[in-house]
Amino acid sequence: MLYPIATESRVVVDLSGIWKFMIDKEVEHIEVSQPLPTNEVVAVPASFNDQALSKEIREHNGYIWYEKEFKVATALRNERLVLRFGSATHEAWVYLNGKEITHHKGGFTPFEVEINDFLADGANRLTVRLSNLLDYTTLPVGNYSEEKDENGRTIRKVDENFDFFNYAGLHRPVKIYTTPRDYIEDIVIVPEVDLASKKADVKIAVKTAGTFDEVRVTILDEDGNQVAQASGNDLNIPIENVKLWQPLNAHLYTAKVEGIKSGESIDVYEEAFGVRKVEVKSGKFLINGQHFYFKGFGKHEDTFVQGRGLNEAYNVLDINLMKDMGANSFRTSHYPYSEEMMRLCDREGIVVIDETPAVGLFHGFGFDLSGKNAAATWSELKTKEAHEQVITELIDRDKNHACVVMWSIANEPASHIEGAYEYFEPLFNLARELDPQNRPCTLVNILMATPKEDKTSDLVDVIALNRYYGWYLQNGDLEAAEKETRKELLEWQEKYPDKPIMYTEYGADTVAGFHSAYGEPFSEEYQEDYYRMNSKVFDEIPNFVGEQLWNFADFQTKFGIMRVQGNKKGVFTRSREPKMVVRYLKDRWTNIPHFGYKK
Ligand code: GCB
Repeated sequence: MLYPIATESRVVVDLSGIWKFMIDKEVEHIEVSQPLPTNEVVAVPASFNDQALSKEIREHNGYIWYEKEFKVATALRNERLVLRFGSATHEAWVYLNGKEITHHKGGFTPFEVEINDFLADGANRLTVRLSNLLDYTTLPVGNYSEEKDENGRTIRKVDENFDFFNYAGLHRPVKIYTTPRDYIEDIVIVPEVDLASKKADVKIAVKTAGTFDEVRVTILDEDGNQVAQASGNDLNIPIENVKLWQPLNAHLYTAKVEGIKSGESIDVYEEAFGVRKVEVKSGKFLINGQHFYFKGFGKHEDTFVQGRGLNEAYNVLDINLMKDMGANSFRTSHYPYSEEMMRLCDREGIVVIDETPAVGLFHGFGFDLSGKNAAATWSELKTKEAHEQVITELIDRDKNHACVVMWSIANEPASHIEGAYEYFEPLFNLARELDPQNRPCTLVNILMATPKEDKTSDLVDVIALNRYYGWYLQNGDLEAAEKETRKELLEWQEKYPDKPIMYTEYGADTVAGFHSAYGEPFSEEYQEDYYRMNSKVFDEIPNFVGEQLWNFADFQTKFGIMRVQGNKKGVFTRSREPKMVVRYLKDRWTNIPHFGYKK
């Protein structure tokens, strides 16, 4: 699905701003042909939860209503008009002037609908009913329950089966964009590069709707110079002396696609792309033929007030903080991030592991880590359909991004439980079939899924581990933790000598400003000692190709006795002040080259 941009033939109207808002208490029927009976307002894009200063709103589980009035300029009325949501969390029913025009389930991917037939002259009323409910059929997975109160009202409850606050709302921009009636619908770009001769063959497939005499593709370099031009819907365009997209040194080409009729350019779209080669070979992860070493983070889309809503200033700041530390990558834990962030990473050369919202695939996940209910996971959870949908939508959205080097099919499923292989095999097949660029695929492994217990490692291209030796296990005893870390990593190395191994999470909760002469857990000293211990072991393991720590910044979670105002494993606070450990990590990472660290 193409991102909405303004071009010579397209106009974008942003509906961000202040919308009318109300939570649905389910006591009276809401009549969508009428304006919402509320005077409350909410800002879009953002989560609604932290805007209202109301516990009832913040912790509401169920349905939520949004409404916005807009007008469409007469000059645009003969164009094809498309209403597009960057995301709506987690399920949306959309009404225009009282008529349902679309519905979408899944809170982290875009969807759109043509609105010409539903527009009124003058003011239009856009009403959106959202649900933030999660259960055993959704991704993420929620523990859902409901009961009636004394007045017969349904009280719904979602206990997150994961460790982040269930923020919801219109998290990403809502836009109307125009296209001509004959238009460019999709573009698939697959750059194949011969590194020795510096020659690329860029396969470009253009899907159009309506009729054109010609589809013309012009490749421009970063300075806007024409590099190549060809006509057709299925092209293979050679580029000589190609400039590669490299981590932190991104070169982006632009494919300018024109739909032409009677010699006139009717529709124009511009898609940026990078030329780079990603491979997994002999226990190494290669970008452009060189052994890449991942340095970076698991993150969240999580900021004060906006919650999980798009916050572009924070996105820019976060990438600058990463670059300053010598980091080169992050994982979109635990859901697809905004398209704006993906475009920024393309531009900045940040390497991304792109994750689906498949988190919580662990029956009865709790903070006690006993995993005692996990055995029922693959019989109790009914997420297959949602999982196929999110893989399809994610790959469709992100297929052309140079920054994406690997898909993460899930975070910490109960992959040590019988049934996991059977659940995941078709999903890995699906991802591999759908991705035109054939990127590696992984699944992020939970600590119980040791080399002996895990059922899914044969499916993954990279062994991606979340490990907490020294935190959830051997807390406060880094000597014992070091032994366990080494022991397990050596076991993986021995069992899968051809697969690269990386940590996609490791961390220790740390209260900013808490110091301890004894390096006690929760102190800034302990966090630093913990990372030093891990680094030492990583450097001993030949196939260890990357360290993405948990977490970039402190973030909001569900309530629980293990969380004080959220998860404190950030190396930055939620407002991005560095904890002490950042100096150590910066020193380590600026001394580790992006390439060739592990020979
Ligand atoms: C994990 C999860 C992550 C949690 C983290 C923690 O393994 O993947 O969502 O936040 O542990 O801090 O417990």
